Amino acid sequence: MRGAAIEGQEPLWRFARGRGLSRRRFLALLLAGGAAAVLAACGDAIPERTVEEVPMSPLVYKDATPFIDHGHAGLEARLEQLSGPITPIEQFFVRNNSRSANVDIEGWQLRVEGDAIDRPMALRFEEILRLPQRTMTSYLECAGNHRVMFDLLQGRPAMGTQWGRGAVGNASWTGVALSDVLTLAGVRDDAVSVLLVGLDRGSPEGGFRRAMPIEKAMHPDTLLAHRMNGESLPRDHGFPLRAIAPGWVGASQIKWLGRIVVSATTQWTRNNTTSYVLTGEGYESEGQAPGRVVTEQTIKSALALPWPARLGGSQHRLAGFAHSPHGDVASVEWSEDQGFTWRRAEIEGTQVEYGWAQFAIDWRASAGEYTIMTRATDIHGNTQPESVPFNDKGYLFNQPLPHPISVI
Ligand SMILES: Nc1nc2c(c(=O)[nH]1)N[C@H]1C(S)=C(S)[C@@H](COP(=O)(O)O)O[C@H]1N2
Ligand SMILES: [Mo]
Repeated sequence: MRGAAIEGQEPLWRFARGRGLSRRRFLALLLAGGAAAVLAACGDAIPERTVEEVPMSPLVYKDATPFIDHGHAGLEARLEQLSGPITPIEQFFVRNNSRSANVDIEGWQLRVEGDAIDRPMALRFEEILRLPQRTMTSYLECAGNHRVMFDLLQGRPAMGTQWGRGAVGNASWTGVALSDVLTLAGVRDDAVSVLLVGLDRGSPEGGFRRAMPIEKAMHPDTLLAHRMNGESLPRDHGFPLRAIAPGWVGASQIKWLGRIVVSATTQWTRNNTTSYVLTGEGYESEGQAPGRVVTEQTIKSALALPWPARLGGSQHRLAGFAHSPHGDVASVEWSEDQGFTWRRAEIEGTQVEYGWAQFAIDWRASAGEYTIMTRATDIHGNTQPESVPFNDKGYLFNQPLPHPISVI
């Protein structure tokens, strides 16, 4: 009976326990007045404290040596140096819109508020740790990954950092379900939009922020993560807490999370109007956005070789990565004749949850100049299109890449 009463209320119970309530009192309050009574007994919200970015914090904290350095914009991974399924933190790309924030955990809190929240609250880090925890593998990719290819392959440069193929990585993330936090805060039935706000400064609106629809926010696999690859979340990746929204573009996966605003109306901010919107010829406006708001990623594949590559010998085993936001990669094909004929690559190992697939190609070629294209297809039949329509800011480029290779 008692167990049954607590069932379905685990987040609330853990929260109440953290605020010193006994199990007995918790159950009594729950029966008498529901979640509102429990929260009332938990005491007032924690007084608000601000977290300042350390004025002299560097652009990034990690060693830039293994990366292609894009200065202010961040660090791009060198795919040819990545081998295993999980990308080590030292090689995981960083994309910052200002600087990596240096958050003091003592003063940190996560505020949850908005017109579609019944019980605005501020959670301390220990309280996040008391909610049900889970670990999940997911790849994370910037909306602008492959952007330079609009220039190289379509002859039309797009605005923004000229990322090659390394604004992507695959990691395991540990944290709590965003839905548990929203439930705890009494998310209302009429909620439609969840704005996540980072504590980094320097973006035009203050902390970098982006809204997602309530359906994505309440999805059980949308997490607030505090560990990456089993380690405490590194400063460059959002310490102490970041969002992980599997399959969605990197910009939705807010780092240094400090505030969540839930509203009954769509929230329009810079990152779903000025940026992270597909604009240009052929794109219709959407709400206050001048084009189509970018949400999910697109299916892609890339060879783990330098661009261009130089290889010695005649027998080659080429490795690569493929990922789809919609599910497992079912096949990767490759072509050495600009896409006229395709052969199957080998998928290596197993794909874990929202993680990427690794593939390999056995290729025989003597000295000469070649291009090799790869094309991934997922279990739902999504595949890379022959050509991607241009958009001004160069998001979501996913046509097969003709990788230039010299065999010497
Ligand atoms: N607070 C905050 N969150 C952020 C950003 C940022 O600049 N500030 N950049 C976003 C973008 S554009 C990307 S691609 C990812 C990159 O995550 P990573 O640096 O951990 O690889 O973080 C996202 N989250
Ligand atoms: Mo990004």
